[in-house]
Amino acid sequence: MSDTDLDTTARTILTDNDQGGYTIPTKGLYPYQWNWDSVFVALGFATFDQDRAWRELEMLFEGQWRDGMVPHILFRKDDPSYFPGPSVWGTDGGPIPSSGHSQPPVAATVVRDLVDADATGQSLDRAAALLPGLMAWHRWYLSYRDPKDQGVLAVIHPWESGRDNLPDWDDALRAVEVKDIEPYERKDTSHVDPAMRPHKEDYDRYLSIMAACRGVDWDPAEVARSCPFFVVDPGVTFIFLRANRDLLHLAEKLGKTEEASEIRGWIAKMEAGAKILWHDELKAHVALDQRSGKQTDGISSASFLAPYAGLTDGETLGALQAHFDRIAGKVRYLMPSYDPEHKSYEPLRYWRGPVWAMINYMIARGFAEAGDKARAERLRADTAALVRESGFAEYFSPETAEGAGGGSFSWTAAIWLTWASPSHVEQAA
Ligand code: 9WN
Repeated sequence: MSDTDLDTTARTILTDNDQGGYTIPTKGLYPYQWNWDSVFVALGFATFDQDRAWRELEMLFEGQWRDGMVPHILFRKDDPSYFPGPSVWGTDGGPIPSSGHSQPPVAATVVRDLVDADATGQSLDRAAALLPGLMAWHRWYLSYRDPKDQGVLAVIHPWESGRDNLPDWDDALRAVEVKDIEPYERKDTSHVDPAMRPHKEDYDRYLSIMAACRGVDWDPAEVARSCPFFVVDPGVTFIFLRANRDLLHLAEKLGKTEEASEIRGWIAKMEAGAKILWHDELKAHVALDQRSGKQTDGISSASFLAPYAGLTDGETLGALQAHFDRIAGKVRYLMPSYDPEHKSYEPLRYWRGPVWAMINYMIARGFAEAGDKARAERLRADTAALVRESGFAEYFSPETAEGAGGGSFSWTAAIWLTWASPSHVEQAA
């Protein structure tokens, strides 16, 4: 298929997955609105329909909880093809049935992107309408995912990280006692080869964490205190730090001085906090289990998001460039979700090795902003090559380019349109 045909296919995937203002990630496997999927999807829509891009974000925020949390899934209608559905979550925090935790907070960054891309200035009103919701969500993150006020954010469930079966969660997840779960039937493995999905032992614990949180009625302070899983995630932390910089830009542009000064405080705290995640021997930022106090021992694709978060000091950047080149010598396509030299790496199993288009996009953006255009371009070229080879898959083997997981995938299509496609590069030039 030519690149122009891929552009057309990508637009068709977005419009086919559109449910009337919000977009599902892919049919069958994921039939609801997911948080960070929708945000990347907005970038894709913005390449051909600005109004529809804003609608995606607005519909996501319609599901915001009273305490400020923006859930990871909004169950706008019941669909038996996905497990666990709304009755298993048992939440009551917001106006739309939803899951009980959040997902990486990319939204403020994309709101800023949409404003910056609109030369008419008309988008500012829509950004202004979203600002209070964004502020509330960011405050929620700081209150309930950083209860010790350290400037780093934890996740209370692997799903909250968006990188579900990452090896970084293995030890913390094994420590979760399997209890209070009913017999259940997974649906994901009927849509996708089980070898590309998490194991049953993982799902048993995913459900046990949900049961524990249901037991405290998803009260966020109580969840932070007692959830059996509470692991600081460099991915969520870096995405949040970046989002705060973009939120600050928006607040300043909108003349919101109080909000701006509040956000400046968050940024300063998080810049200092990120140092906690630095692993002296690995020379990268890694996860930290707050329950056991242990740092993890591997480099994930999120380690490469430090520049995206604005952490571009010489030591960090130099170390990441060296890791980048080392990993490039091990696999054909960058960036694998986990270090291919780590014992837990698996090239086709979900977040244990495969390449994800939207992660490449964020890493590349950070490297480009740090002045490393060559490595940013390598990531773009690899992402384009994967799509040309295997289409709009959910994720890809870093070794063979094999497409894995779901097909006709919304965020892969969106990232193609907004960044990886040569037609985008031509427009941007
Ligand atoms: C659970 C929708 C989501 C993504 C996540 C990805 C996967 C869900 C699942 O799919 O997670 O949230 O059921 O496996 O890991 O990042 O948002 O595309």
